[in-house]
Amino acid sequence: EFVINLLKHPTFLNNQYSTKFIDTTPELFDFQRRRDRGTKVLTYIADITVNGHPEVAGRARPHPDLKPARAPQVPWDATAPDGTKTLLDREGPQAVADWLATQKQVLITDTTMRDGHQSLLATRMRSLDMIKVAPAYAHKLPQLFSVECWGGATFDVAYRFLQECPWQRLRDLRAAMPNLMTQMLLRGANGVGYTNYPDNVVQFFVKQAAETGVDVFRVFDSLNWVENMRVAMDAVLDTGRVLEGTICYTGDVLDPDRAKYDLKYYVAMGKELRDAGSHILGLKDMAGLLKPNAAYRLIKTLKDEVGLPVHFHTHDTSGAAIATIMEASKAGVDAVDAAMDALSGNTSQPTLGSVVEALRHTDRDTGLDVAAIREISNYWEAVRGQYAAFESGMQAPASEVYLHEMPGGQFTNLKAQARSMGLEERWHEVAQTYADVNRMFGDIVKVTPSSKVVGDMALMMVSQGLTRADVEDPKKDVSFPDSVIDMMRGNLGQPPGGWPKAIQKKILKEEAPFTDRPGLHAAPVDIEATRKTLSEQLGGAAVDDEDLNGYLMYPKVYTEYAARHEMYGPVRTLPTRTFFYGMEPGEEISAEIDPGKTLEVRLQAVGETQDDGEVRVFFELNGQPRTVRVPDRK
Ligand code: BTN
Ligand code: 3PY
Ligand code: ZN
Repeated sequence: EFVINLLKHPTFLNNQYSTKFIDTTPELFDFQRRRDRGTKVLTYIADITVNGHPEVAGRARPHPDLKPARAPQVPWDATAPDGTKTLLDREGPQAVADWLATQKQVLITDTTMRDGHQSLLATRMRSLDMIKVAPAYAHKLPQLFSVECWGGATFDVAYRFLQECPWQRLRDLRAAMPNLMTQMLLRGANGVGYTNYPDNVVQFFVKQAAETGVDVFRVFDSLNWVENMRVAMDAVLDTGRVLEGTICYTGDVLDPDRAKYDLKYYVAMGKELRDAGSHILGLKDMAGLLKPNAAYRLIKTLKDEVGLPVHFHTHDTSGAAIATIMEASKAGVDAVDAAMDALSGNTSQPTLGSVVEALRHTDRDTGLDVAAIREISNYWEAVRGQYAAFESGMQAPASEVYLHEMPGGQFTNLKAQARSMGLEERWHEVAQTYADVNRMFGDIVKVTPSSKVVGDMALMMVSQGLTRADVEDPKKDVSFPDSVIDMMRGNLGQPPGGWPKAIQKKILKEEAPFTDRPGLHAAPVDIEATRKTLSEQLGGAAVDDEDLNGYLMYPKVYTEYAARHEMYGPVRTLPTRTFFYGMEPGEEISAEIDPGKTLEVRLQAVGETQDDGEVRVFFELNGQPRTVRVPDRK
């Protein structure tokens, strides 16, 4: 029987254990380290069984009849057919780009493991659910261009909410799909965060991402400022992997009233990205605003005038994305993104199986096997059912997206934020205000992190009953969100034409903004000194480059993750249902904590709460009785 003093520590009970707490209480770390991993995992299961997981409290539960998710079988003794990764390893990134440009078929990137769940399930998909199906991708869909499975919001959500290491996810996926290129989304100088990082942090991160397993880097900037992308792009070129320098699409290229973002603008940016060394030109329509006829014009022009192969990414928020893809295909697009059927549509990517069917028996046939797609999608359908707690409740696609222009990855998030502020009934007002803020800020590209700033401002205005005219009124005092002040200061870079002077002055008051690259204002981080500090904070534990990169992007999120990891061990190996809901008495599960080392766990019973506020939870672990005590925090 184990008495777990960390659990009883008052700071920990309140979930406020922080960097400082770990810093000042290193003996707790030593204590945790001595416990074996089996005990740690049992502690987690006991805690969730008794207290529930805070992330799913009060949310919809998975359907009781939900079938277990079974990944399609692949022959255990066969190697996967050659794919794009084979070509990249043999001949390098330029050969991949040249090959892409000469293919007749539309190449497909599957986004299910990154943008698909980021846009439908608040990024909450766990690694295990991805890793199980990855061999089926390798064996059954070797014609894919790439599998987008890393970056964007998945990095911090893994540490923050899923109690798992994003690097380990990448390493495992890379190993399970040795023939396919993996792809990540990188926010330029904002890395996989929401703010600008020093140049050497971005460089260190890119190097590690390539080493652990990223093949294609889609690099963008949240204001389309190429100047702010160069450090990240150069770092990608140094790795020998594929650089997809990316244009973010906004507005309406056919609308003469939105002349700021016209064909000339996009062509000029495409040429800048080409000249900066991009192997492929990414066209990222993060909100799903590119309409079919506009897509034809834009993609044809980019292909003709920039000369790079074009990889198109969109969202189906409007319901019109497949029509757009068909026009893109006619215009000669080289590759497009889609999500597996069960995780597609609405704010996610268009439906992969339907894209494949729509192009079948044409000269741009994708060559993908529709039976394999259905089989894999059936797996994802069962997986999705486990995440009922994170469904947004979006009922239908809507043309309102052309008004607000919110990115698919932000839409459901902002809606949930509005709900938590009691503004659910006023959602359409939030949408209109988001559009007003965009105009007030000069009509900008809205994508992480600039989209978050616009969202912060819109929520503030709706909750305080302020209109655009109120905010712009020089005589009216307005207190602006920090993120807005920071953006106006120049910390996310410069939009085309700069920030509107009057509103910028009102927001910054006497402070002078800067207009050069934010990276020039950020001193390089001393990487080795940081490693040492972190190691001391973690009670002397060794800190490798992956951990250090996690810490450099997200210091507090990382150290809190590390503290929970000492406490709970490799919970990433638990089935998803157990992770979120704990176990029922009599239930048995297994968790493979190392290749070949499996914990067989049976929950026998949950005791009564004792006078000291603790509950004893009785297990069998690999046939041996084990008791764990956890506090009753309910
Ligand atoms: C979170 O930080 O909210 C999510 C990560 C898991 C937190 C663990 S779950 C068991 C224990 N109980 C809590 O309330 N937090 C930790
Ligand atoms: C992200 O940056 O996470 C995005 O998905 C932007 O579209
Ligand atoms: Zn997207």
